[in-house]
Amino acid sequence: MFARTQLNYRAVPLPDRTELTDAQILAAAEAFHDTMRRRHTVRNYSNRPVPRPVIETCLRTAGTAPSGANHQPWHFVAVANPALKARIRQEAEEEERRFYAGGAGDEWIKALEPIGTNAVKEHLTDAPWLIVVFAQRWGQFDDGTRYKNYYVPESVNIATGFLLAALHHAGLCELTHTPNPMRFLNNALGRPASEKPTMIIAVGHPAANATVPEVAKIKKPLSEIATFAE
Ligand code: IYR
Repeated sequence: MFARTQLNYRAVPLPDRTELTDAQILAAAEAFHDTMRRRHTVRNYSNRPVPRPVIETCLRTAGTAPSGANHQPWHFVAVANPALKARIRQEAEEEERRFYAGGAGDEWIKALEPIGTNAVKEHLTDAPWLIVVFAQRWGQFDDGTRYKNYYVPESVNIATGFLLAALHHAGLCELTHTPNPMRFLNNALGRPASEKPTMIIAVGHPAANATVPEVAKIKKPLSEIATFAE
């Protein structure tokens, strides 16, 4: 992606400036909160397809995220191929069976009880798209030499957050799934060992009978998640 010659510092005037009043800013903040508070992690998908351009655009949004030294140390694999989804499901469920059979430890299993999860992962075959997020520990210059990436988890997680917001904003549902371990995804998707899979995001439309766990809607109040020092 980078040519060494392009890596000199040059400033350009801030593009895309907005000049809103405080009232407009508050209204915009409230509207976005109202959108995001209607995001629910969904485990049951219908067979309604999602056109590829939607996924492409949401991935472009993810790609606008800030990153350490602007290295953009992420790669997303969008899987719609049914055979590949079936393989991912089979391998993920193998890991999950070990996890739920004791690998996770009692405390973790207890913590998941109110969420209602188990080793069966229908979403991996039912959702029209699985987006697998990979974190790149290093990158390559155009000439093939390597460069190190910085703040890789932070950068990739910000991009993943942008992606989830973009998908939700577009009217889709999604599920963040983290089979543990998930190295099998490198083989299944042909990604190099320098990349670490961090998450599978199932994307689609909710099934008619989709449910969410009641506890998932209990969010901590602002007073608990934030402190102000003015
Ligand atoms: N990876 C497992 C377990 C799991 C863990 C947490 I923490 C969750 O919030 C949900 C599930 C699974 O996907 O079932």
